[in-house]
Amino acid sequence: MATKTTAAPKKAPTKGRSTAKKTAFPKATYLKWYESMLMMRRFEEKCGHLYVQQKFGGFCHLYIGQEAVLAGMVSAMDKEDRVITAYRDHAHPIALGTDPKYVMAELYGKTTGLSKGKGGSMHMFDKERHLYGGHGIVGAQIGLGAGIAFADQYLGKKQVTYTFMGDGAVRQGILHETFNMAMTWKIPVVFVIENNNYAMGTSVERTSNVTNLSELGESYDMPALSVDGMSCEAVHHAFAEAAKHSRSGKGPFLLEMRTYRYKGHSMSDPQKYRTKEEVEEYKDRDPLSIVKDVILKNKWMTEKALTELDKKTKAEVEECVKFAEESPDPKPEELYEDVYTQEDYPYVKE
Ligand SMILES: Cc1ncc(C[n+]2csc(CCOP(=O)(O)OP(=O)(O)O)c2C)c(N)n1
Ligand SMILES: [Mg+2]
Repeated sequence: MATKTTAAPKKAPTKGRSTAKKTAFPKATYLKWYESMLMMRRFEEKCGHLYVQQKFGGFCHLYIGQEAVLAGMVSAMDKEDRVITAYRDHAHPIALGTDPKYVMAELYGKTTGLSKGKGGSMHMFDKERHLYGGHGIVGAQIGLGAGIAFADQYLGKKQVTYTFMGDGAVRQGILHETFNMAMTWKIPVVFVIENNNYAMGTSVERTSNVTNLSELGESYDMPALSVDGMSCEAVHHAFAEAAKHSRSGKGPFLLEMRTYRYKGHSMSDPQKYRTKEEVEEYKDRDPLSIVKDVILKNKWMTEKALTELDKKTKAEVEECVKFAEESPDPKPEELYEDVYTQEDYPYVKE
């Protein structure tokens, strides 16, 4: 099937916002998108500050700028669908409805954290919300995501697995093996490439001749879309189409989300690989500002009410920090808990 591209500007497109009052989605959807993205944004801004103050250690990869991808996915998905992603994963549980205080506690390595404090920034799991991590090995989750979807297919369930990866991860060999097997067996998996144009400091253009990443499915006949990942509307439509396809038994679908991260790759990144102007261009189409404009133009909320919402969100984030700081550290013997062992494993001999 041919690859289609929908409203997917390669470089930052024109400034200017919608003035139309007629909206593609109802009021409640825009309000939900805004609230959800605001929490992701304020939570991660706080994470950045806390990290610099050395309140928690390990890695810290911020998702700031990419929020529309998750907001649009959540409004389009079935609540029982599965999600798996890489290490830029603080926002995924928040978008899926996890109480952010458990995400903060995980960053602090506390027992109350999403992974009992044993995973940290890159390993957020929430079984209840079908979030299967949080993975630090670039590309590893591509095969795992297809495996989860295979299990659902095998058990006759109707769920779809959204398997996220970065533009850097698509250059791992596992992508091809997984695409081939998933297409052959018509596994219900939606592969989502979050193309923020950089893998650490290396741009997509420097990595490959193929820069339109939705084309990567072509040699497997996988249907694909390139999507404006800064637009909640475009993201929602794309996820809805992909999920419908996979859920109906037709097999995998590939989505390339063209998005952007405003912050560095992780916390120590001098960002010499891009210009300040490029970052500013993308900020001109910030998904939060766009949705906020729609809300204001339609008089669904006043500036004052939006300021109040921002204050409330920041206060909630402060509560998360308090919860994390007051939570206990894991006891040393916890090291031996939750470790998978298979006593009868036949291949290792003493
Ligand atoms: C197998 C493997 N190789 C290298 C690394 C080091 N590494 C960590 S992040 C990263 C870049 C990945 O970029 P991308 O997939 O575009 O994701 P983004 O950071 O943009 O979200 C690399 C090479 C790793 N973690 N795992
Ligand atoms: Mg990237």
